[in-house]
Amino acid sequence: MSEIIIPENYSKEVNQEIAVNQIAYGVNDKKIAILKGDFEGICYLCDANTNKAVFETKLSLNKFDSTNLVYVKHFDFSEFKQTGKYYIATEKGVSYPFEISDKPYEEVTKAMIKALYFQRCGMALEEKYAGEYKHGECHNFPAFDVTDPTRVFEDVSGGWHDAGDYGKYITPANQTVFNMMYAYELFNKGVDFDLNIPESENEVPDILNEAKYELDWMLKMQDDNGGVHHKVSTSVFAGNVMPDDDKLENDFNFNEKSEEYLKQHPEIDEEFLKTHQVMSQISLTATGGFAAAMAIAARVYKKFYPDFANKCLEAAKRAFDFAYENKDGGKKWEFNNIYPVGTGVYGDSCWYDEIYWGAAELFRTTGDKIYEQKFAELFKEKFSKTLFGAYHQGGHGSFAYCLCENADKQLKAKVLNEIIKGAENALTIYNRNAYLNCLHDGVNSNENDYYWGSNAGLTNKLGNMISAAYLTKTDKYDNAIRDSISYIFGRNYISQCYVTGFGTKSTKNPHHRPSMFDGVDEPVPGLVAGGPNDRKWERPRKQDGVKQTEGIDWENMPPAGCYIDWEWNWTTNEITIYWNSSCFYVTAYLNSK
Ligand code: 9MR
Ligand code: ZN
Repeated sequence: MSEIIIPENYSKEVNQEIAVNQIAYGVNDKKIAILKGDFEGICYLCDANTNKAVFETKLSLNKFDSTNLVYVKHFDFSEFKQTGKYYIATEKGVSYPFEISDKPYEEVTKAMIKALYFQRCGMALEEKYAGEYKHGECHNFPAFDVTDPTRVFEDVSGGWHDAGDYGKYITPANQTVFNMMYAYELFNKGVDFDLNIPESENEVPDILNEAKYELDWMLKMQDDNGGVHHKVSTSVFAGNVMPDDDKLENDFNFNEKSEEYLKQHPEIDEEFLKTHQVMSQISLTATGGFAAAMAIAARVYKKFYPDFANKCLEAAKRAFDFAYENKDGGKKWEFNNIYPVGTGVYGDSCWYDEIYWGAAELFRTTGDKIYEQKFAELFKEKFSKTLFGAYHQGGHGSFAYCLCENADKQLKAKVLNEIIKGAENALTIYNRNAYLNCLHDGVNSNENDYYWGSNAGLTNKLGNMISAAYLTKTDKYDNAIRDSISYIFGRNYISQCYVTGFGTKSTKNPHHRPSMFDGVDEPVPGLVAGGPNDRKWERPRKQDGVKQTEGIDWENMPPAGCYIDWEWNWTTNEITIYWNSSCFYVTAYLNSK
């Protein structure tokens, strides 16, 4: 083959309008770069070590991106099938570098799972496992019951900090452990890594070792009646501190309201409030999803820890019974913060989906038809049977039911139909999206998909697609899944890779207290940022520090551009356990192919 010569006048400057997956493309996969604006002529794929062009081709015709109202062109180098490190050269500059690899998602998957270890609460993170991100143990304080402060839960330790804050919430936990245990059950090859965590030496796969750290804490959140407390946290969000410096005395606002509160509760005093966390009330959302999560745990841990598995099964049944009995109890079950709690709400006005999911998992684990009956009954209720996530968990339930070998054929066909409808819908969005992902542009609907946590909105849709792919044994969704992951990894309107520690222009300043206050330059690696958020009422606020928002024309910013890599913008740049798990669930699937 004769040498390909790049014209002399081609610029060597990085041009961010050339968007690539900054981590890696699979060697045999579809490989496309997306160029925004008026690029012309021939583009080259160049070897990053030799700076020699290895492939050339013309750009596609203009494609209209209806989300951001711009024209883009595609540079398709799928034909080129050699592993290595590359970049794209054009007349108007070069792209960030990326790899072509036969294992494109492995390292990042591993890091995204390991990120949960870095969220561990209650134990010290030792240097051996955490390196420079080590810190001492944290938050091992008892908690009082918000509805009755004389009732104290002595041990609510363990689990992961939910996000950039240090609260521990059950509903997002339910999704996170679901993603982990399903990844293990269905795509084991895709998550079979040594994570270098304290339990790595045992016989249990590390993905399950890590999930168990959360499950052990979750069990402490169940009350004697089977109901599960929605969350445990300090009274208000922690200040600017590392986890081990979060001392309770600073997490309570002593003011007129607290004086009033103390008057109402003569049994307790200021000292008590300075030494206790708060256990929020039971919610049906938390309880239904907990039943599901524990029923899965009963299945997957059976061969490693039979006693633990039994305990999980008992907990699942008790939670399910409580949720089922109270499911029609109305408004009183809708979760809202009760004073003195002011941390993350994770409210949800519909809990049928969580209970539906609980019924499906219990049926899958036990084979007991009683759960199938209840599942069938709940299937008739009005809620989405396809969505994955921390708020909407009907999709988890539908998937679980369709995986049951002894499921009723007719009902299964109906449930499967819902799953496929969801996947086809996402595929339609993908097929008309010039940036090649499943995020809705908002045309012909009320709102676009660029809301708080949009990156997880996307990976949750992929979760639905994966269910459809798995159940119908098709690879028809795989391009949409891979291309959407490329969006998360940098092939987007602002060339932003949303995973810390990966890619070139990656998230450096997540709203994540440990990353902000540990004195280490680089953020904790493997964290997935929430992503662009187009909702006007959630724009960064002047009072939080206007300096960092200067230069961004928010009024005219198109949806996929509404992101800033600034640590105080939690509406675009926070991280959470369930956004991480939703993403590595997808890469686990891709790894297993
Ligand atoms: O992800 C949540 C988002 O949908 C809500 O609009 C927002 C405000 O209630 O809260 C987000 O969840 C946060 C939670 O309340 C506390 N931990 C961090 C979560 C992610 O930002
Ligand atoms: Zn902690």
